[in-house]
Amino acid sequence: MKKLVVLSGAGMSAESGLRTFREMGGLWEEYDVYEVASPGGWQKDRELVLRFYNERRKQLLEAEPNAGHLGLVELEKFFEVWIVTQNIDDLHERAGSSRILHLHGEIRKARSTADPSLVYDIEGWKLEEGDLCEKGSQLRPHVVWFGETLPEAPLAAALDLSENCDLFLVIGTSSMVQPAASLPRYALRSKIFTIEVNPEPTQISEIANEYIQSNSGIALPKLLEEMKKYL
Ligand code: BJW
Repeated sequence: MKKLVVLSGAGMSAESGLRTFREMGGLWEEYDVYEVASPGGWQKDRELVLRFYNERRKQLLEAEPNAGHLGLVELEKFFEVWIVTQNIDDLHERAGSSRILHLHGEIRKARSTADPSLVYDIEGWKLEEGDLCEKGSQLRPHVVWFGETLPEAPLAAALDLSENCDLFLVIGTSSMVQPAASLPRYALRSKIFTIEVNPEPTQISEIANEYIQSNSGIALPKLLEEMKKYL
């Protein structure tokens, strides 16, 4: 089976009701990114950071995968699909995708501030001051903040997949955050046919082989219908 790599961003989950970051009405309009998504912010005000992620976790528990997520599951009939996601939600998992790499962590998990190898599932939506790991240290959200390095294994796999696949899809990301933003460029440099789906043009739109100016919940089911003709 041919290999399809999908790089997804916040726009992928927008039609499930989860807010993106950099658009009008996005999260960074309401919150200062460095206050809630950086190690400095965590040191300065842990309560604020925990509250920011608790609210988002609560919203996620009420959200459902959308037609875009489900379309990617269906694409597994045609391709070996690898999802490389910047999203910390679990909507790709809940939709039923088989191969998912999280570059920026997972909001439904917590990890020890003393030993990053200690990672725990969060029951419900609250992670609070005083929630401790087995070594007695405070737990923090298992996500990647600005200035922190991405988890090694998924990043290495994503880099390799981006240069060694048959088709590359970029969906719902502004392509402004590194190193994820470079993955489509690696694919293009390796002469891999690259398609971008996004209602707003990005720096990738001009260089992609095809740019579909649309919401993912509309574009992906359409793409699937096209492919079914060749089943
Ligand atoms: C739809 C839609 C619909 C809407 N359908 N689409 C090289 C140069 C310059 C700087 C750097 C560099 N290398 C590293 C850096 C520093 C930094 C960085 O990139 N800064 C830039 C902002 C300049 N990167 C880092 O710090 C990373 N770490 C790292 O590289 O470590 C090594 C290192 C450190 C320091 C220096 C050098 C090297 C870590 C990045 C961590 C990102 N963390 C966040 C928050 C944590 C997780 C969370 O809370 O959720 O991750 S930031 C936020 O942005 C979040 C996202 O995953 C990420 C990407 O956002 P995304 O998904 O693109 O969302 P938006 O909102 O930007 O775009 C949404 C898009 O959807 C839009 O285009 C819409 O049009 C579209 N859309 N509806 C389809 N229905």
